[in-house]
Amino acid sequence: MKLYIYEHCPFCVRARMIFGLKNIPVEQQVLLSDDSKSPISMIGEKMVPILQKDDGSFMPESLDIVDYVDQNYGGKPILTDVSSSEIAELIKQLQQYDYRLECPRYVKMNLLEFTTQSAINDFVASKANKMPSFDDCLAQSDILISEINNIFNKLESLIICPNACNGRLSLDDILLFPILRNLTCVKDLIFPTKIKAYLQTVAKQSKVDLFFDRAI
Ligand SMILES: N[C@@H](CCC(=O)N[C@@H](CS)C(=O)NCC(=O)O)C(=O)O
Repeated sequence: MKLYIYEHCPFCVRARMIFGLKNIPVEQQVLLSDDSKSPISMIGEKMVPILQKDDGSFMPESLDIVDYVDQNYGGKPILTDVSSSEIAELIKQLQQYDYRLECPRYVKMNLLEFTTQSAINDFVASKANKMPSFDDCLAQSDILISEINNIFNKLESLIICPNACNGRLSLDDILLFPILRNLTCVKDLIFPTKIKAYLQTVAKQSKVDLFFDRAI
């Protein structure tokens, strides 16, 4: 199987996780951010992640990919149906702030989807109507970081286990980990002890890299 992704894409991290967690080999190909032609030829729109199945057909939508792989590969399904409404609420809160911190940083981190200037320009243009300019976002870093740190303090007490936020692997991990992982690109964020242990453990288990070493 082959997975088409962007390194910064949280939805792609969801799909990458299920392969890593179940130790299923998958070829990963990073598309350039301004490459519309490839995804459109596969699924009819410019969107990642895209899974190319063993029969050659293409599947979009991160959660469909997670479910397909969990149900059909690598033995029994590993995702239980335990869920936490408190974690779901904190995910929503994080999502109010994370893109404004992350997007201006992504384009400076040598990610493979941004290896050409036209790919960067395309990404910047795609965000122009959705958020303040990247310079303005960077200027708001302190306030955004303090909002995230407040949410982290609430999340810290909800992480039951470093390898599964609810104690057993579940969809909550597939939803939560990618958001926390992407926030590791923000240098001045303070990750409380349990969140940091969770990040490091799940990163290792799911074979998804963190951004601490290139945080800005
Ligand atoms: N519902 C989709 C959302 C995927 C998504 O929004 N992917 C973004 C990248 S993070 C994308 O491909 N956007 C189009 C673009 O970059 O032009 C899923 O869960 O897979």
